Amino acid sequence: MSLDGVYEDNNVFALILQGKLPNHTLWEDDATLAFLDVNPQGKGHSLVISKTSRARNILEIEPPALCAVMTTVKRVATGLRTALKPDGLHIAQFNGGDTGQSVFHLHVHIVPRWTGKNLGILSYYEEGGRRAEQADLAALAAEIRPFIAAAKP
Ligand code: DGP
Repeated sequence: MSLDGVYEDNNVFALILQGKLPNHTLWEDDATLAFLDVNPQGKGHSLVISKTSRARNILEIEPPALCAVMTTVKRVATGLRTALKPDGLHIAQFNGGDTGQSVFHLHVHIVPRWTGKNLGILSYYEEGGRRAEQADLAALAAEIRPFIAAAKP
């Protein structure tokens, strides 16, 4: 899928916002939602989305909605740092299927990183288990959530 096209209301993040898919929320305010990625590339891999914008990518999002998303990205990054004590934080955002974007509702990835540990779907969860167990995500979200609530963006 190229950069052309229209927003589709049945993308998975729209369904999460509609409460139609399970979701392990880390932070929510009027404008944004942060939650754990179901295919984590590292422990604590989080996503931030806009609740108000029907933008597929950065070219389409209204600047105030983007500012709200990035403010939450900073909050989540700060909370993840305190909660998980990573050596670094990988922050990524893809635009268009040719870049690897697979969900066409703008989102920002925040992946805690540790020295010597490669980014990869198998780096945290067991080999063969691409999709995280819901129970593991629930436990991790409960562990991280207070640190994100306490973070000052
Ligand atoms: P991207 O490749 O940038 O479009 O990343 C989309 C991410 O969304 C990918 O890391 C996997 C994640 N994802 C896909 N479906 C779901 C879902 O149903 N729930 C959650 N929490 N994450 C999902």
